[in-house]
Amino acid sequence: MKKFILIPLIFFSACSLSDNQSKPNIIVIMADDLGYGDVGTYGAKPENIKTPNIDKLAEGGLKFTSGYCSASTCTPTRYSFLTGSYAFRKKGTGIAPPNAPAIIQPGTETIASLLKKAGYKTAVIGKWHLGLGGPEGPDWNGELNPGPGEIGFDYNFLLPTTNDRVPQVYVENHHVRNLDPNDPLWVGRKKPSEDHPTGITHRNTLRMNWNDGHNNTIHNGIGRIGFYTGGHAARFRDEDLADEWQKQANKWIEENKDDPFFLFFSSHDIHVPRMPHERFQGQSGMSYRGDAIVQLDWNVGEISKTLDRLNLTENTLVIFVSDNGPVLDDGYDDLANEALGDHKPAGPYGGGKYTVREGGTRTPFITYWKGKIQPGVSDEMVSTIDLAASMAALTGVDLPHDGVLDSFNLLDALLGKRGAKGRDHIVSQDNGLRGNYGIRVGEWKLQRHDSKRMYNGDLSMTRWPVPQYTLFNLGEDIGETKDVADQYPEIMNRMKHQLQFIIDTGRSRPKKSK
Ligand code: NG6
Ligand code: CA
Repeated sequence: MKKFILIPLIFFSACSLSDNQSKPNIIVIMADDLGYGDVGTYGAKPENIKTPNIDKLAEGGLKFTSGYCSASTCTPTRYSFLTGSYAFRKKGTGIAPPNAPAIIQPGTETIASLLKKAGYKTAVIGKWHLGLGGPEGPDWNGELNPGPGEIGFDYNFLLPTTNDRVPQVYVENHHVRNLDPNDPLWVGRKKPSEDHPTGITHRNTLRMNWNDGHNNTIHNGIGRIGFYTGGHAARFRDEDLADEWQKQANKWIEENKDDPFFLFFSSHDIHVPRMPHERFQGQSGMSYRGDAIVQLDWNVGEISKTLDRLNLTENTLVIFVSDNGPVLDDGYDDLANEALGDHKPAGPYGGGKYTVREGGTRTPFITYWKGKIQPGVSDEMVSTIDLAASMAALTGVDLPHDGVLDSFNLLDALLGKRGAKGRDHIVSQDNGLRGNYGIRVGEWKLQRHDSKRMYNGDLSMTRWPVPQYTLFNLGEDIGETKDVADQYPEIMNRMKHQLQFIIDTGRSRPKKSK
């Protein structure tokens, strides 16, 4: 009996393999708050953290030394990664609060909708943080629509906001998973009742103390941003998130292995509260922040194993990136500073999360495609915002005229083709609409600070005054410590105008480009 079934199966899989050659599967693994120096291949020392699986991608693929995300916080990077347009062009793209409505409107072309046009099955698994639902915000007990499903994703399994923002539940497609209708979920900005326990009233019960914000509703012994009640059966344990992403990703890949697929694997690691699974606790030499990196590396290894097991490795392009640079103390006492030792989360760069210094957006960026990408290191400038146009080019889909406004087709550079060029400029932003910007052209880096609240400094979250414009020569001063604006007024002016032009023009991708 078995033989009769096996023969047609082999025949079909051979057919689909040849069909898929020009349409490889695409997996984008996006880490959260992972800095340039946080992985072995980018300079982390093994006595601090080991990341063998991420390192393996870099050794067998292309490791970018000028790979960027577009913002130094989560929501704007994710917005521009998906839409291919700078987040500073759109209101409401700063760090999204728990009850944020869907930020990307149905009908907006995204990397997922483009790949869907190319015949891909598409999914996002993990952190979303781009809002859910109509203008009123998410209807947690009803239909969470619009969401990823309305902008090109066939399937989604989500951490709706962040792990430190309420509620700690999974969303699967349009619904909170495992929600008991008799225990409705309420999410709000104000204490629901006088006796509602919070990180302030019940501070002595917490297993991780807060030091900035994070003192509203308590879940799993940890204070959060925002209040919620109900939905108890739906709540997760922080320790189980990485396992759940993996379980869902394995399942979805397996179910879709016969079609070309695009998976956005969006890990919550290493965002606060860093609470890795018990088996990873203590695995690095650097407290939970390091242990969360070990856990993230485990996810990367498991994804590779799944691809190997299903014989998909040679037909899958894996892209590993981060959503913003590193931060140490991000509001909880988790010993990230105390256990740091000589580890350098941003590598040689200055600043980190929330800043427009290089450390804010220059992050690990690796492309891996066995047999197609020659292993090596690339110094070309590439950004997560370019993945939309580049993946559209890879799969033969046209870009819309009025969308994907700032995404460049850098496919050849991403695949490491000889002589292929990356961007000639990189624009970065911190958070939201009217904030701070960075622009890099070659070795020159201009910082522009419009915001009154500016983090220009180290990883300590201290805010210091800076002039509106500062200029750095990265060739001599990789850490952006010496402002040379006075010495090079022409360069400073040119870059200032280039940035302003990009902002004012409303797009930076030429209208006729593919
Ligand atoms: C900040 C939070 C920080 C983190 C960040 C968003 C406080 C004091 N700080 O407001 O902990 O949640 O927002 O991070 O509340 S991101 O990576 O999702 O953009
Ligand atoms: Ca982040």
